Amino acid sequence: MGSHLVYNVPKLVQSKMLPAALLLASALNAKTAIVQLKPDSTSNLGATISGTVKFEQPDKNSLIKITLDIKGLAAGTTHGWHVHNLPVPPSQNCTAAGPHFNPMNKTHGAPEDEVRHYGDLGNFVTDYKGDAFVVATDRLLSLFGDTAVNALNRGLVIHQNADDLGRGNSSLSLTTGNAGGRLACGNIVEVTDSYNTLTGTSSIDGVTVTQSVAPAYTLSDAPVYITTANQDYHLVSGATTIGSAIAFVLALGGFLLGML
Ligand SMILES: [Cu+2]
Ligand SMILES: [Zn+2]
Repeated sequence: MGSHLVYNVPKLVQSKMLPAALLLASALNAKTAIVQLKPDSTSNLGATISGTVKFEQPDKNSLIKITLDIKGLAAGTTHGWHVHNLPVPPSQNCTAAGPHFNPMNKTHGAPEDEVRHYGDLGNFVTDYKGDAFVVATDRLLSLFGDTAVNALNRGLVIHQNADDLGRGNSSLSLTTGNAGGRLACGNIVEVTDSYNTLTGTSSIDGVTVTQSVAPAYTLSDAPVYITTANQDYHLVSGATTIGSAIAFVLALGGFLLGML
């Protein structure tokens, strides 16, 4: 390693390695949870539904990222979805998930409202095939903290109708958003990432959930940032070499012109 490179390293350590180390540290604390959505067993309303909801949170102070990937609904329809207070039992009776997850005893609202249930996730709309893919963040739901305020091991419910977000004329508006029947549901199960497969076992029904993830979506991509820092590091030496090469070519050109 040349002395000019040694001189360059501390600046790179300051600018790139510290953020990378912080990312790595937060990745070690990160929590991920998966919901395996299954049709409600007491009605035929959501019999064709399958899908997952993934929750990812780097640490207790970070916003949670929620990814819904659902198939088998009617095309072009709007559906309310919520985290409910109780887990879904092995019977897959979605009604048993109880009311919306509401540890602060507020009225029902939209995700962006100041006054809302923790579990209020608003609505999603299906595409022409009856599928939906939604990525959202939420400032109240968390995979960390006391069980009273923690979303883990609670039920997530997909509803038949649109959620009126607490703004409807229905008497149910401020409790359920009048979102209708429960089509499908599942439990929020903490998972760990092992070789890009998320795996966890529900404490409610003992069912193991697994989901393969593309490397780009894992929370443990901190090493990529470290590699980026190394590439920058090599770029510094590369730039020096290229600069020398250009200077040499110019000098050679000047010499050859001088010969004429
Ligand atoms: Cu609900
Ligand atoms: Zn609610």
